[in-house]
Amino acid sequence: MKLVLAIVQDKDADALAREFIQNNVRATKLATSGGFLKAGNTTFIVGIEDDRVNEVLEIIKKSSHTREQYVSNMNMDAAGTSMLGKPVQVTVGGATVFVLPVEEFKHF
Ligand code: 2BA
Repeated sequence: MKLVLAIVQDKDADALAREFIQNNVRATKLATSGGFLKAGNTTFIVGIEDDRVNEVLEIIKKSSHTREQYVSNMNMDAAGTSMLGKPVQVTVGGATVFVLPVEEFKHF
């Protein structure tokens, strides 16, 4: 068994959750936030048999889209006052995915 951790954008989360249900993939959805943008994103936890990992990865890939976002840097002037810097464009997503081995799985 493997544990798939998939971080996706909030905008893709509902469609991905629906795909998991339609394909009989059990998942847990967590409200998370990115350390860089400090904006909300969604992390799915999926426990899945080894022979279905690729199927799960394909579902995630299909439902997760790349988007451009802007982040404003805070700059300090000589007096130490913070000023809003020029917004920087970053490409977010589609999905950041980790696949981990599961030592044991219990469902009581
Ligand atoms: P955030 O940390 O909010 O990052 C959002 C996007 O900002 C990233 O998109 C990337 O394009 C950019 N970014 C992040 N850190 C950066 C940095 N130090 N310098 C320049 N640009 C940076 P993604 O790579 O698609 O990541 C989307 C979200 O996935 C991240 O949101 C974070 O929540 C998660 N994530 C990405 N890589 C991760 C990792 N290695 N470990 C844990 N979480 C990760």
